[in-house]
Amino acid sequence: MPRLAAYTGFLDLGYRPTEADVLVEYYVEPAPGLSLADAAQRIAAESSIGTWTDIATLKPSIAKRLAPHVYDINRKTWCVNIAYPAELFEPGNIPQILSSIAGNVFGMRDVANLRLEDFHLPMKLMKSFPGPALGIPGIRKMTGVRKRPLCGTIVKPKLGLSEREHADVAYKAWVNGLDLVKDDENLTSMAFNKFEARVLEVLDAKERAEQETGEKKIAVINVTAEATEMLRRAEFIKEHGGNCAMVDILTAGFSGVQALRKADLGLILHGHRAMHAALTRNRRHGIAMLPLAKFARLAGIDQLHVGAIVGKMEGGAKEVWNIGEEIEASVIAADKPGHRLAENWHGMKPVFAVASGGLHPGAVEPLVKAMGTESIIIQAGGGVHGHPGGTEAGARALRQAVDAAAEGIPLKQAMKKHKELAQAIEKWGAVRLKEE
Ligand code: CAP
Ligand code: MG
Repeated sequence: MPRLAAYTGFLDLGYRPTEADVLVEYYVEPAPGLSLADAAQRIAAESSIGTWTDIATLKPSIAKRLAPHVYDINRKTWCVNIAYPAELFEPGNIPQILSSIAGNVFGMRDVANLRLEDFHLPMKLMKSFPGPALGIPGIRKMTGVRKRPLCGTIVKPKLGLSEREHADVAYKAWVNGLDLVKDDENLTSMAFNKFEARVLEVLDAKERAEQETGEKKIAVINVTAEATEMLRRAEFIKEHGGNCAMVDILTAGFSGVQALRKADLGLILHGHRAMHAALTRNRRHGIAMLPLAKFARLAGIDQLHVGAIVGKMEGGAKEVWNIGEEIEASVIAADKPGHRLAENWHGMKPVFAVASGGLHPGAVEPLVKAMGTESIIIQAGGGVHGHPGGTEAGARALRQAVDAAAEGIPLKQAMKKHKELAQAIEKWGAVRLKEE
């Protein structure tokens, strides 16, 4: 393939970004024979107004108004920063922003590898998104759980139970101390577990559990499907007294998430991130979880899976903590080594960080040490239903571990008081947080 004509004229290292710019940080490995500056300019062009050759139709006035600026190149970290005029992006439209800064650029022959590390939006664009309807304050108000982490389970096996069996597992988890019970990411409406029947069974179980415990419970029911069907399913949950809809934000797509939020049903929107690792796992190519989490907050997700640090999925303490702070705080300081750009959320509601994936009661203490107690939801599927005493004992053990961690009671001491917790630690051990 002949070397394509250069995309030039976007290098502007003296440029100082303005408050009106969209900023993006990329990790870039140029194709052989290209410098980092060459590759950065081609990325800037292809993600904005340029293409592989000069064109007669690109009037100087357009370039003047809309050309981006490559304003920082770091040859030690292979990162480049690009400032884009905000006019290049449609207010309120996540797909269009992704098609610009996370679209063609990944396939360019001019880059050997490329990773979108973070982006920053100016206030006008930030405010064009609704953000969470409830967020942490709304969910804490709804449940009455003021301080400690919320805790929950995922009904397991992922698939296979009937609607009634599924609801029975949910009931057992709720009456034994858990706040939330969640469908698994691949449970939608199956021949053996139809969506509507599951909603009715689970909400009946929730009502009985609430009466029995005097506690407000959350039923996280998965609506993931084609967009109009997702809306219909979310409305069905609402009509039958449900309080939460779960959506697999990447497989359903941000367009679907935005449509669910636009329906404004007053439901908690639980964002599962299944498929994220196809984009986030390779540190040299793809999209980091941080920008995906930012899009989830902008789109209106109230609680978002961010990683569990000590669970079965990859994602270390620093990265998960950075993401947790990004979706919760209102003003974010830049964290250069962490590729995190400064951000101002202009009062957009904070999102609960959901820690899940390979967790069990023995993992709670280090997780709370790393993530605090105010803004996390701790979920365990296998770590509840795999307890030697079954779901009931597993739920009790998880809640015992969360209560102890929230009160600063050492696990060893809590184990002496709670047999279910001691049994869980006997089976799975106590997890140590690895130093990063
Ligand atoms: C956890 C889980 C969640 C993972 C997703 C699962 O089950 O239900 O989908 O938490 O990972 O299917 O693995 P276990 P993440 O508790 O039995 O592991 O939260 O990192 O997106
Ligand atoms: Mg799952």
